[in-house]
Amino acid sequence: MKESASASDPDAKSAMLEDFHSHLLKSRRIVALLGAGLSASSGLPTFRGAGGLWRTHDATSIATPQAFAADPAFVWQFYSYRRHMALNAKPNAAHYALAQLAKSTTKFLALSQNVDGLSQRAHHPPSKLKLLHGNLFDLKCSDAKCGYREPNNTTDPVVPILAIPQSGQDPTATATATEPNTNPLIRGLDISNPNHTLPSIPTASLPHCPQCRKSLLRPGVVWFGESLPTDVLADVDAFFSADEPIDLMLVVGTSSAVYPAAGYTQVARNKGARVAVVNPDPGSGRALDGKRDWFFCGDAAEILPEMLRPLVGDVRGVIDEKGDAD
Ligand code: BV8
Repeated sequence: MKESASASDPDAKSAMLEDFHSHLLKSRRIVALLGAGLSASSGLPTFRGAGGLWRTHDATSIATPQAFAADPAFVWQFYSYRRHMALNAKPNAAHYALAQLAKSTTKFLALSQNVDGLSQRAHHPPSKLKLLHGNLFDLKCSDAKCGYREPNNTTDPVVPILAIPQSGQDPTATATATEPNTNPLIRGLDISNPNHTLPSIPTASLPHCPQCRKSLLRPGVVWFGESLPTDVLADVDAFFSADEPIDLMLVVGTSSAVYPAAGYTQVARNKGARVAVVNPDPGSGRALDGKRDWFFCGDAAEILPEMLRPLVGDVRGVIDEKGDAD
């Protein structure tokens, strides 16, 4: 595996980048699998970051229909917190580089596991961005039979009672709980800190469906145990089953632990793709083939613009010019 020798070995690093660039320039069809690491340097926590915990709960256990049925207020506080952070975050250079690649001539499709909306705000063309796990800012009725959907609701909080509590609001707060919040994306108390008491919210005050007027609204994301959106799956399968090879697969900021998303890397490999992994975790390059693949060890926001420069130029210019589509 062509590995980006540590920063201390710039020669090996630039040799590998050159090798990657020569393949990139020959590539006609490219796919990218995107994960939470893509948005890490925008300040958004990854799923496995901080031990994968939100307060004392495993984030993957909150993102389930069972958790919503058992305690919809808690699950809404989790999603309202993530909506608040995502709205206060900004796309980084990696989001812009991928958006520029999508605008270049090459046939490119980005498969995103992220629900934070940052790729969209970096002007990534929607036809070349498949949201495998939905979007924090879409709302839908929790009763699938009702079918109500409300795309792109960026109201923060989605209902007043879900506002991030402000310091001093919690009379039972312990000393540590009154520590000033250090997270710049949170305006108020960082309720991911279990020392903060979560306000108790009656279900009646949670967002309800304006169509059936009986069921709760829920975030338009795919929960564990739920199938991915059929239209998205159809578009992705159409791209993969086209009678043309795939030349390059970019695997950016993902632990490749969640399926079916993680399975697409092998599908691309079966279509002839060489794989380039971008991740600071050396372990994430384990499954790579030494001769054909590349492992770029580091921050996607730093490395991806360099990797894609021959096709997208200097994205810094784009960031200044277009900035954030919020
Ligand atoms: C389904 C939305 C079936 C909600 C999410 C096969 C084998 C085993 C299990 C299964 C299987 N098939 C299905 C399953 C079950 C399950 C699953 O995969 N479980 C896992 C945990 C084992 N899959 C499902 O349930 C899927 N549904 O299969 O339905 C079905 C079929 C028909 C009918 C009915 C049902 C649905 C899965 C989708 C769940 N929803 N998100 C929400 O966000 O709240 S998944 C969610 O977690 C994210 O979307 C993402 O997919 C995943 C987190 O993974 P990553 O994004 O990779 O993030 P992570 O933190 O793990 O890693 C971050 C990486 O970034 C790290 O490697 C780190 O080193 C790196 N990094 C850090 N900083 C940087 C960086 N990289 C670059 N730069 C940096 N600066």
